[in-house]
Amino acid sequence: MMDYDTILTGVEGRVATIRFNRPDALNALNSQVMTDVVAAATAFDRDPGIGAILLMGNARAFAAGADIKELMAHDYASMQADNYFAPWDDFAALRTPKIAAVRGYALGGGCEVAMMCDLLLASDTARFGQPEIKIGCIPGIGGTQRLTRAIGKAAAMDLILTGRMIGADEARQMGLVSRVIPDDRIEAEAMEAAQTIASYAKDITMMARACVAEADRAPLDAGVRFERQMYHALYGSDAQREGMAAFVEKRPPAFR
Ligand code: CO8
Repeated sequence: MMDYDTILTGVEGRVATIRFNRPDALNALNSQVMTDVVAAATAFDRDPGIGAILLMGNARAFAAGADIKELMAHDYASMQADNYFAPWDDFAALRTPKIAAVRGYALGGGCEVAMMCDLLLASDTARFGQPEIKIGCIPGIGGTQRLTRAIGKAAAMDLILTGRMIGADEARQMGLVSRVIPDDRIEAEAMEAAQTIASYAKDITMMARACVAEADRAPLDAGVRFERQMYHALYGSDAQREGMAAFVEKRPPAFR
C-alpha cells in the first residue's frame, strides 16, 4: 500500500479506510491532503476488491476546513489558473460508495468533503458549519449547492450567511446526517455500515448510489428515466441472478 504524507490508509476486508492525519492543524485540508485523498480514493475506487470507502478524522476534528494559511498565498489570478479545488470534484465523482464518519469539527471544506460522501454519519461530538463568511470567503467546493440540496434553502442560507456551527442533533433534524452515534461507537458503527455495503455486489451498489446522486442533478422525470435505465441494465448482472436465485432457494447470496 502507498504511503501518504497527510492521510493514513488501510483495508479491512472489502472496506478501505482513509483518515485525515494533520492533527496539529485540526486536519485542515491543504493541497497535499487533497492530492493524497484523491490519489488514495481513486486507487480504491478502481479496485474491485474494495466495496466501500470510509473517510474519517480524529476525535477533535474530521476537518476544520481548507487550510487558511495556504489559501492566504493565493490571489485571483492564481486561483483561476490553478482551478485550485478542482481535484475535489474527482473525489465527489468516484463511484464506490463513500462513507464519512464525523467526530468533532467538520467546518468549511471539511463539511463540504463530508457532504461529497454518500453516507454521512455523525458522532454526538460532531460540529458542522460553513464559517467561510467569517473570514471574508464563501464555500468553494460545492457547499452552497450540496448543503442547499441536503437541508433546503432556508437552513442553508442560515448556516452560510451567519457562519454558525450546529451540533449533531441539529444536523440530524435538518437532514444533513442520517445517524447520530455516541462518540465511542461511531467508528465501529461506520465500519459496520461500510462492511454491509461492501458485502453486496459492487456493480449494484455503484448503480444505487449513482441513482440517488442523480437526484441532486436531474429534474424528476430525467432522474426517474435514469433510474429505470439502471434498473433494466442490472438484469445483465450476475448479482441480480444470484441475489434472486438465493432468495428463492432460501440460502445466502454469494456475490462475486
Ligand atoms: N486552516 C489552517 N489551520 C487551521 C484551520 C484551518 N481551517 N483550523 C484550525 N487550524 C489550526 C489553527 O491555526 C491552530 O494551529 P496553531 O496551533 O499552529 O495556531 C490549530 O489548528 C488548532 O486550532 P485552534 O487553536 O484554533 O483550536 P480551537 O479549539 O481554539 O478552535 C476552531 C477550533 C473553532 C475549529 C478554529 O480552529 C477555527 O475556527 N478554525 C477555522 C474554521 C474555518 O474557518 N474553516 C473554514 C475555512 S475556509 C474554507 O474551508 C473554504 C472552503 C473552500 C473549499 C475548501 C476545499 C478543501
